Amino acid sequence: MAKDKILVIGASGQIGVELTMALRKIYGNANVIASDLREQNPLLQGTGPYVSLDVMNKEMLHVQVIRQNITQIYLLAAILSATGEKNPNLAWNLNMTGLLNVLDIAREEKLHKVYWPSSIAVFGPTSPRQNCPQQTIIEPTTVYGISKYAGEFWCNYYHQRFGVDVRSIRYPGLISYKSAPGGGTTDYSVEIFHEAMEEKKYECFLQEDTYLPMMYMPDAIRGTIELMEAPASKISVRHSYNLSGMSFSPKEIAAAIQKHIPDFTISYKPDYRQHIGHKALMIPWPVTIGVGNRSMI
Ligand code: NAD
Ligand code: AKB
Repeated sequence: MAKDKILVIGASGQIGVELTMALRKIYGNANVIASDLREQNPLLQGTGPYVSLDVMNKEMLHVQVIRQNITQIYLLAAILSATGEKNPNLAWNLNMTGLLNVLDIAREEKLHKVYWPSSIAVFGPTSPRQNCPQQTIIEPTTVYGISKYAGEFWCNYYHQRFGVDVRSIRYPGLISYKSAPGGGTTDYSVEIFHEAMEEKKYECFLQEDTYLPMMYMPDAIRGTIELMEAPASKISVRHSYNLSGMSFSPKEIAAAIQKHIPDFTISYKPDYRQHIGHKALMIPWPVTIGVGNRSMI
């Protein structure tokens, strides 16, 4: 079989940069094409091909897939929870149309595999608070969570109806230091480290006791690649797999930082993102979403 050629859509974002670099190590630089609406992230410069691409433009996307002999797509372009609540129509439109464009092209061009991430944002206030199982009550109340849950059903539908090999993980909030997060409620957990290093203080947009599920980026990248490398016969969930990391509050992470930077201080000024958290987004209480280890299959 010819070597796989991968298109990463949304490669300039928080996950895209690290996932593109990890895929290039496995598949070779030339076989992993980074693409995004915005310019290439400087960390990717000189490491492989880049194309400017709008996932909403299905025709152009289709042309690129054919022209570049693409066999796999990783779709990372999306509007995240906080930005989504500011502009629900935009979030719904991008998150749904982008996914459907990719799934249609995957079906038409018989792509080998598609990856599309869901999120813990699918869970709402009625989901179990501890060790949330794979199959449970899921009633999201943010536009982002609703779009992710609907997307999970589209993935399952395209697999069942058209045989598209689409795979997905419900990521927790991801903590990384290489590329900045883009408009999520869990972003504070990245910002706090930068502010601690640069300013020795941080004003948090969530209350001190807001517990959210989180994961370190390398673990998420590893989980993603292991899922995508697994034989299709081993994939039993075609909606989206739970993947657990840890849960902590701003108060706890601040205390951990103070062990290394004793004069670091944190203050709290909850804004609309607290409302997202408390309304439903990601469960403002101690919780571990997921199966408890990385063996998802
Ligand atoms: P991000 O906002 O950092 O990156 C998304 C990228 O998509 C950006 O570079 C943006 O320019 C690009 N993009 C936006 N619209 C586009 C369009 N029309 N065409 C092409 N590119 C476009 O997001 P991220 O944190 O890297 O998230 C990637 C995916 O993972 C999303 O689906 C997100 O919902 C999901 N996810 C992320 C997290 C997290 O904590 N980062 C957690 C759960 C799920
Ligand atoms: C967000 O906060 O919106 C994302 C997510 C957990 O999906 N980081």
